[in-house]
Amino acid sequence: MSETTATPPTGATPGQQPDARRGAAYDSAFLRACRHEPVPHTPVWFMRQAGRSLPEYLKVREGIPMLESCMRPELVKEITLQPVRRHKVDAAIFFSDIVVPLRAVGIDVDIKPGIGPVIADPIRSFADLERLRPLEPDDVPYITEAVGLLVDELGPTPLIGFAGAPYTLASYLIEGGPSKNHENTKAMMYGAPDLWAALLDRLAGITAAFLKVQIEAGASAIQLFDSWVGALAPDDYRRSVMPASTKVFDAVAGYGVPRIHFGVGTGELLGLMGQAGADVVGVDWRVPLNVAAERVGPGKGLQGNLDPAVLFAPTSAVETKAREVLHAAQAIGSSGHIFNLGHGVMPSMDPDALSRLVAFVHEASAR
Ligand code: 1CP
Repeated sequence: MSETTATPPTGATPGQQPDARRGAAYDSAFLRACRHEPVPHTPVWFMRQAGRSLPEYLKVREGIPMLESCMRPELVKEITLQPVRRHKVDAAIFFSDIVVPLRAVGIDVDIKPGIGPVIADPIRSFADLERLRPLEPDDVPYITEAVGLLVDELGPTPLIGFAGAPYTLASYLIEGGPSKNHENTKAMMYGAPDLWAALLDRLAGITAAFLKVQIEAGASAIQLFDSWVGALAPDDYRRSVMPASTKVFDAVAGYGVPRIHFGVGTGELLGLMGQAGADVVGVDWRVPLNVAAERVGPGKGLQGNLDPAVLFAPTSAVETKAREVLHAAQAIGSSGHIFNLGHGVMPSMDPDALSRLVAFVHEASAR
């Protein structure tokens, strides 16, 4: 643990201090920004930084199905480290997937190349719900092992653990796979509110347990991905989704690790997503960070929010747009901003453009 550790990190219960495994990363720019402490430069990492944009990723994944790769700790370690080595990002994101805990409790789910998660028997009734049992740490020993290997190797670079939020997981379970309009999901939410609430509550339990496993193994921050919740109006979010997401955040509050909450197209939900229990709110590219700061309110950090598609433009345009993001972030003060894309890295992105962007953000924001 660092000697400068005067106060417990955001979300810690009084008297609780970070344990030794997280100690080496405690004073990193990323964790300092999450806690609104002064930073030497704005920290930067990218959602989906570990994955298909990297030739070294495609090479080590060759012939290994996606979900199987998530269960091999040495491979998970290597893939998680690849973007840290290459881009010099300020944080690593654990290589896994939001459906890993669903598979671990026995749901028949596969990740099909070019499609995403596909569920063999969608969940649409109370009887189906019985297939969704609670997650125990013993269900995911490979997660504990991989996080442990990574924390030892990463040293001062923080590891972000993550999970899918109840709404986004429910959308896959109910639809049976990726969906544009979420019609079955919304039909259950509006038409069978008791079943919906029971489903989200079970998912909240699974998600919280999955995050706890990662934190207890040494992850020093967590991100809750509610990627598709932007499909909802604020009143529906408040009534039908927020209680489950709050349950997840409350369940991990006592660890004192920063909690990040992200979704796409969530401009109208930013205030509520902060209230759900996040320390840092992720913002996509549709809302400038100074406007997001007003919607989220004081005391919370912001993460984002360069349009990923900007990376396909020439370097000078990328830098102009990145500077705009840094400028808009000044609305929350000199700390509390984590630079990221507004959504994930795309498979066809040039990895060198990402490396250049990291160097630019560090240089342009140096204090
Ligand atoms: O074979 C492959 O390489 C499959 C592609 C792939 C990868 C690399 C999938 C399938 N998942 C992942 C890894 C993954 N998934 C990570 C790794 C760490 C990193 O960010 O670098 C993370 C954080 C996720 C989380 C995830 N999975 C989300 C939330 C993040 C987001 O982008 O919004 C979602 C929605 C999923 C579902 C999923 N898994 C895979 C795909 C293609 C999808 C999306 C499908 C859809 O459009 O619904």
